[in-house]
Amino acid sequence: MPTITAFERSPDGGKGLARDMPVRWAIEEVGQLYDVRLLSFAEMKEPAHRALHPFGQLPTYEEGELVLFESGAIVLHIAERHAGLLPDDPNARARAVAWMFAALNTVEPPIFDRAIAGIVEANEPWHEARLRVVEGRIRERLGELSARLGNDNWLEGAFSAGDLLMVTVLRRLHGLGILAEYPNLSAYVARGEARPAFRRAFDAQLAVFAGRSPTG
Ligand SMILES: N[C@@H](CCC(=O)N[C@@H](CS)C(=O)NCC(=O)O)C(=O)O
Repeated sequence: MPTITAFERSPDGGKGLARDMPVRWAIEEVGQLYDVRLLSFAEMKEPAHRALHPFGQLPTYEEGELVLFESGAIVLHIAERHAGLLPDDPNARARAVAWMFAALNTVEPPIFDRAIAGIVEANEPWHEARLRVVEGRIRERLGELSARLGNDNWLEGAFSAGDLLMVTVLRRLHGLGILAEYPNLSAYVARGEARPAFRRAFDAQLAVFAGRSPTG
């Protein structure tokens, strides 16, 4: 059974944004069991954890001899080892992997910049101007993604690890109102969040923060 690491206290008040969330979701999608080791911020920076994660972050994933870091790499590993998150056809599989990279490398950067702007740049005199620029970049990407998704349920045929990461990334926009400008993307995120595996993962992460057992 793999062991992942997660925050012992929620940095987001239980919104399911910490990056153990996509790992939990992927494990739930493929029907595996997993253990969780909870860490404080201080423990993440100690040598014992840095031996697992060079940047002193989470999540990590330990399975036998294998130690992995980077949530995207962990999700890819899970998807490659189990059925259900990547298509069998090699070309379709390559395209699903492309969507994983697109989520993390093309769509997430402006969304993450927006989150940072709201947290650490809020008192800067240039804050409002910066928000306009960053939100413009987000809308450009969302417009393109919305056009590509069209009326489809998922990005590339059946639900894949690409959708799992894309929905994970888009969830960071909850509460900003931007996602609502793209009804098909709002519906896409809602479809992802309605998946039983997502619910189990979300509830398990929330249970830690609420100080109760995942089943309670
Ligand atoms: N690209 C990394 C980012 C990891 C990351 O930013 N993790 C956050 C938790 S969601 C963290 O550990 N933050 C504490 C820190 O960076 O000191 C991944 O996807 O795994």
